[in-house]
Amino acid sequence: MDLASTARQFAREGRLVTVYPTGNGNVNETYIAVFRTTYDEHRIVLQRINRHVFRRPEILMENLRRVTAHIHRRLLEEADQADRIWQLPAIVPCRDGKDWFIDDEGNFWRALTLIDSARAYETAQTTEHAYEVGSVLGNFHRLLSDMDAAAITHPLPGFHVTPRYLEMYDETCRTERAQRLLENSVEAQRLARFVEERRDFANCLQRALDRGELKLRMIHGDPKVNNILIDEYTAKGTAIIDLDTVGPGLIHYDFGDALRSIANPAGEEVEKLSRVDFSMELCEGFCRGYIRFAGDMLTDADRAYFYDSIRLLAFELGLRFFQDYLAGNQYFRVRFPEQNLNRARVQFRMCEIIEAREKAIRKILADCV
Ligand code: GN1
Ligand code: MG
Repeated sequence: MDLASTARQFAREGRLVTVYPTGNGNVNETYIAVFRTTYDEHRIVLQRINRHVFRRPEILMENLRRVTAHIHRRLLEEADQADRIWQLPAIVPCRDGKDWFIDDEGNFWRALTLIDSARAYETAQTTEHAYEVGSVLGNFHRLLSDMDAAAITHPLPGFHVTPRYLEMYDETCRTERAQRLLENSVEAQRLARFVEERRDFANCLQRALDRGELKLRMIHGDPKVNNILIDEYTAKGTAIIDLDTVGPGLIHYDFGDALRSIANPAGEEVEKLSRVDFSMELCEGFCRGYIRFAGDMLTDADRAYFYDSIRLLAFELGLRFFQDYLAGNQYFRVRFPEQNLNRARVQFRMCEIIEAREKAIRKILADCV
């Protein structure tokens, strides 16, 4: 089925004018569909969910329904006191009233409202930008803090459970393909050693959860810089998008993931390792924004694990990219075969810098959060 016919399944007024690709997601495919009437225009975000990654997309949609209903209600209640219009995309149902559409090839499609006059950046622009990214994530955590995480099923079981990625990695390493890739690349061997040196560390958040020091809450799961929208007129953060990985987890997964992303000014795809950095200014800006909104919900134990979470999430994402490279690029979309290897190198370099600056990062955390 073609894109235009798919877009027409969703309930929007007017005639479909065009559908064009947008975004840089590593997993799903995203388009914008434009509908026009005689007097105005409607744009919606149309997405094809990657069924190889999301085996049960109905769970993802069920969570999206509940989370957006919860947040929209809270935002409306607080609207008069807020210093900005916080936004969150809503589901655009199909003409038959369902929340998704399955085409004749079995593809799973859904549509969302487009947040206009706000944009996402691939990398941090300024310290103020980092502050806004922190504010948006902090406010998101705060808004979800009264939702019962135990009542929600995660669409990707084991997501951000680092020891599980290590198991997958070990399994992959035993395959012929991985062996061959490792034998032929000194760089891949270096990354494999990098992983070995951090095996014990990989369990740190999981251990804290098992011991009851940390608890599961509702989290975003993927709060990287390009999932946070900045209002073009006020320069304030207004929305967080890409809610497909929302579910029960540790807020540390989000905190670490957001920082490994916002504090790396060169971005995830840079090829020269010397350009990778963990900016202390951006880190501080982010933390100040985060604490402004999420400060009241944090415990001392939460604070105690923030440094580890930054180091761990950079390591984990590097491990996920590296495992996927060794497995033949089955999970993350690539434009060239070495792309996941390169992405892994960048995250591991970040991890190294975070380790080297541990003292200074802990100081920022102690001062801000
Ligand atoms: C994937 O598809 P995208 O770009 O929103 C991944 C995240 C990674 C991110 C790294 C479901 O997100 O966990 O942090 O790539 N999403 C999933 O760019 O695995
Ligand atoms: Mg995502």
